[in-house]
Amino acid sequence: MNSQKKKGIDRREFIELGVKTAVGVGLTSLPLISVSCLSVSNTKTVHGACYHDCPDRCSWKVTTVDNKVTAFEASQNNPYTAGKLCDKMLNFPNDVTFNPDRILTPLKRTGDKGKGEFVKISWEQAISEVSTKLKAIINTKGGEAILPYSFGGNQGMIQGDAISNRFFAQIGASQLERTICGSAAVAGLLAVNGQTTGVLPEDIVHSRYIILWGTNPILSNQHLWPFIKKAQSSGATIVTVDPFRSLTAEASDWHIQPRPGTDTALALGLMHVILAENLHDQDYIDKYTVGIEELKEHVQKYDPDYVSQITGLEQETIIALAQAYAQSKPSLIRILIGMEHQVNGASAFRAVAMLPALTGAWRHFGGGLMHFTYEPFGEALNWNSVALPQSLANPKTRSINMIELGKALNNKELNPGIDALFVFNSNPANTTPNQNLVLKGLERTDLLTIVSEHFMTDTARYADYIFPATTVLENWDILDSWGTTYLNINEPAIAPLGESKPNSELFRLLAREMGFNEPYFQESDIDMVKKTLESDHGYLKGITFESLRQNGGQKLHLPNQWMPHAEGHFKTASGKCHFYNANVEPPIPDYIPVVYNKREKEQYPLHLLTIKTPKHFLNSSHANVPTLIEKEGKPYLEINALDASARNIKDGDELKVFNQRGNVYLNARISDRVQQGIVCMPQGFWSSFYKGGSSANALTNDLLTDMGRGGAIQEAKVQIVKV
Ligand SMILES: Nc1nc2c(c(=O)[nH]1)N[C@H]1C(S)=C(S)[C@@H](COP(=O)(O)OP(=O)(O)OC[C@H]3O[C@@H](n4cnc5c(=O)[nH]c(N)nc54)[C@H](O)[C@@H]3O)O[C@H]1N2
Ligand SMILES: Nc1nc2c(c(=O)[nH]1)N[C@H]1C(S)=C(S)[C@@H](COP(=O)(O)OP(=O)(O)OC[C@H]3O[C@@H](n4cnc5c(=O)[nH]c(N)nc54)[C@H](O)[C@@H]3O)O[C@H]1N2
Ligand code: SF4
Ligand SMILES: [Mo]
Repeated sequence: MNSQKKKGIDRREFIELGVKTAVGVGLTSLPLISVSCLSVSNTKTVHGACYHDCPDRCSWKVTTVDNKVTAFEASQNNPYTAGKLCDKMLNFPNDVTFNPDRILTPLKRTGDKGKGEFVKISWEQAISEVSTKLKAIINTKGGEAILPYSFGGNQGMIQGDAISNRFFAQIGASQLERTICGSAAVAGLLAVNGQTTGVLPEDIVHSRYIILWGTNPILSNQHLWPFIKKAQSSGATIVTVDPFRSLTAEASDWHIQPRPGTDTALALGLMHVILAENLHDQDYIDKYTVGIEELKEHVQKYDPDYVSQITGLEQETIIALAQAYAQSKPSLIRILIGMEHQVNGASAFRAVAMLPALTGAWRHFGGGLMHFTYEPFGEALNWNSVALPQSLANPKTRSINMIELGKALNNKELNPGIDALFVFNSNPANTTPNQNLVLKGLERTDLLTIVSEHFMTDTARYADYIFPATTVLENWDILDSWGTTYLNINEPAIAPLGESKPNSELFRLLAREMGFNEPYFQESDIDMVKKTLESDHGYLKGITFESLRQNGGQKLHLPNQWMPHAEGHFKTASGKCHFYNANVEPPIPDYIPVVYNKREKEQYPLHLLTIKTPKHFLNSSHANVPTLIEKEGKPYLEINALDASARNIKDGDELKVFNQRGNVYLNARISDRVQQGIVCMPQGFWSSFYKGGSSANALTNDLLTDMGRGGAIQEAKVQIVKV
């Protein structure tokens, strides 16, 4: 178990770092539940935005009559997401806010952990008992015995972690390294470019050669896809690099299908060819980069033959891709998350990020690399609104990596051990790797588990106390974005249903009960929203609290042609792009495979991908909504015909997929989306709904990535039998 003082960089911290380095769809049926409400009446329309961990951050409009939603539709004022929410969210008010299964009162456990048996209690009782128990732990073991666990469930700046961060810092709780998404990618990109924001989403239309490298926008970044199609109709070639034939790969001009986790070698191989064939931009390299000589020497060994052996690609494919990429202008590489969940994840991002500097792609509008859109928000907004107050900043408490939750909960050597786990905005029993170890921890009778939720998730079933959280239709928020440059505020459309309360209010109440009277616990949500906008940065020109309320999402006021590295200006210490970075270990990324011994290879010969292929779920969110489950169908395992016939498996057969960590039962889908030796199952389905009570993460590994301390979730090996 790795617990360390220094945290990895999570997304929020990175945004703050950015500042410091200065750098409609109408509802077909109306909600059936009628809600009495004192504070809201008659017809009103408010603007809001999607809270999900999704790059699109759609802006929407909600119309209500007497606290009932009569229309929920995409806002036309945000041209990026205009006109269309995704399939997951079309019917959100009915599916989530007014879902009859929603938890609307505090609950206290009555049955055994995991059984999901609870009794309703009042807020007063819940707050009083939870704070008494937390105080007892703090007094006997110290605050570090308490571990908060939260992630992407709500990406609003306020309901994300504004007040909770203050609360946990105040009690001296362990810190959570929030690295399950984005961390390895960011670590890799910082080592090369010093920042994540490259080409902006809409500008992809100017590209003429687009490589979608380990990303599946048709599903995961749906509002980018029309822009990609527009580029294609203007003559761009679309290439997808993915070991799985995703919907996007299928719709591309060219699908390149390397073995999982071999992208570092592929990118180094492309650089080998580009340099060998003199297709690089020497002028750009001379002016704006560091370490070309070291790179040249380093990529010597990554010739097409060697790279072909590693990736499984034909040598001709590697050469042709290098030539076409380097010779097309403008050329763009779109990366998002896919590759980072491999052991070599950060190295892959590093190696890929070098390509646009090597070829000078950054010089052309629409050329370069496209990843997150962090830095403009980092610079523009007043992050003090949600930051820790000075007195609590830089806590000295230990950090525990979220990937290693199972290890942490079961580690008898940990001092102090984890006595209380406080989960909100996350469903770790489903989304964290090594699920059975996580569940073993959650089963501990001496662990106090507190969960704030909308539903009885795989995690909430193990709680001692559950607090009912509001949904995005019921609370204030302000939302930046990691995939667009639109800023949104979210105005509550209806009063909180039942006894639900926003995350912020839960932690305010707990703070008050525990005797913390500091003013930073008393700030209201709306005041924090307004304070976030207190900034005279040029990017906020024309954007105010009132304009956002009136119009919905607004685009940051950015320069007309955003070309961040046309003339260098990398945000590294040297100001240059680093092919070689002496401050990072290793200074140049290398392909380092995971080595398995003969016995391991025989026992578990198949490489398992557990990726986000469900169209109607967002991670595990919505995977309890009957209509969406019906649309999605049952969980399945995609298996190549050769691997299936070797095991006498036919399409539709029931299978047990297993390894040393767990078993998952599902049906076979014989498919040429995966190559021989690779199998794929969707992540998101709830364990508690299916045979065996296990889902994809029962088979995944809690290994950390090479940099960024992310999760090498996709490095899993399994065997399969028919049942
Ligand atoms: N419908 C839907 N949309 C979503 C989500 C969801 O759960 N459902 N989740 C949201 C979240 S949290 C995120 S982070 C984004 C993620 O957005 P993306 O990064 O686009 O999506 P992923 O599904 O993580 O991975 C994309 C592709 O990477 C591939 N991949 C896996 N391993 C490798 C590898 O070693 N090399 C290469 N080249 N490719 C590899 C996978 O096969 C997959 O097709 O999507 C968001 N959008
Ligand atoms: N095997 C495998 N595992 C993966 C991935 C993968 O590709 N494969 N992807 C990883 C990635 S990229 C990510 S981002 C993570 C996501 O993992 P999580 O962050 O755990 O995401 P969700 O499963 O969406 O769970 C979010 C929960 O928050 C709740 N929630 C929503 N809004 C609120 C609120 O306002 N208050 C409170 N209290 N709760 C709220 C929702 O009801 C939901 O149950 O999963 C990771 N795990
Ligand atoms: S999940 Fe993504 S695509 Fe769907 S509505 Fe939300 S932001 Fe838009
Ligand atoms: Mo994610």
